[in-house]
Amino acid sequence: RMWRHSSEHMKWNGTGSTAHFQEIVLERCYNYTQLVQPELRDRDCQKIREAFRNAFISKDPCSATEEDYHPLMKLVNPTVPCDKTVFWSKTKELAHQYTKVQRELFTLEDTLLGYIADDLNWCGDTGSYEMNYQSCPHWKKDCSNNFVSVFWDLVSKRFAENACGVVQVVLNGSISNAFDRKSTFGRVEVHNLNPMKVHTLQAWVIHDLGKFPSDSCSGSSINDLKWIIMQRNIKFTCQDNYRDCGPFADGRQPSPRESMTSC
Ligand code: DN4
Repeated sequence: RMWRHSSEHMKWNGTGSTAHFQEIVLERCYNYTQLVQPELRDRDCQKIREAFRNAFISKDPCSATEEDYHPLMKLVNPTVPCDKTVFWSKTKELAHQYTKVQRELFTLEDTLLGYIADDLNWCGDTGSYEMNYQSCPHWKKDCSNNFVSVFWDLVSKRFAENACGVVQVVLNGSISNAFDRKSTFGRVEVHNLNPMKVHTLQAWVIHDLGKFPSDSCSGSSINDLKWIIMQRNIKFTCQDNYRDCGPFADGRQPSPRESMTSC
């Protein structure tokens, strides 16, 4: 028994399933459907928890497919109003601060499935009804078709497919490539915007306050993004947070929202 336990411990290179995964999923689901977005109050959180668990339990944690998540996806369809979608890449905290202030805007993590799964880890094992709390496959070191990566790729794809009107993306101007073709935003979301529904992508390139920017709207990575978006018949606009209007008279630091508002 001891031997088996320690061999399981060594199995994968990634963090194990989050402790109390089932309870957290259920609690977040109730919190979201009853309090955050009461229009969704008739969603069956027990069913959602069960469908989530059934997607990966007793399965090889390196053989995840989109189909595994279809029953879960059927229970929750994304419903973000037009002009309210916010994508992000390497700017998770800032984007979440932004949608916390601008309550009508949504990142993926402000929708039910993103909210439930945010920062959680999960995997099971072939021939066991238990989750593996010791280790899970790491997406780079073990396998890319693990259940967490396949989940985020799928919900990101659906989130992008459902976007309409003007959509926004918050990018990091403090790294050398604010736009990265290999990120989820560059690899999945950009290519799943529907040009029949989305007419403009508005990019915000935000750099850390007080630091010299490493990338900007005029840099080559944003030019890549612009080219991809224009090829897809979607209009592209970009705004740097240089604050050309100067600092606040009282020296106050701008809030994330103010940083993203042109002068
Ligand atoms: P990012 O800032 O490069 O990555 C966001 C997080 O996702 C980081 O913790 C990454 O891990 C992780 N990640 C990225 N790709 C994978 C993958 N294939 N397998 C497992 N973890 C991965 O930004 P991004 O552009 O990749 O993703 C952000 C965009 O996609 C947003 O617009 C969201 O709508 C959506 N998204 C959200 C989440 C989330 O809330 C995850 C993935 C995608 P590491 O590079 O630090 O190891 O967690």
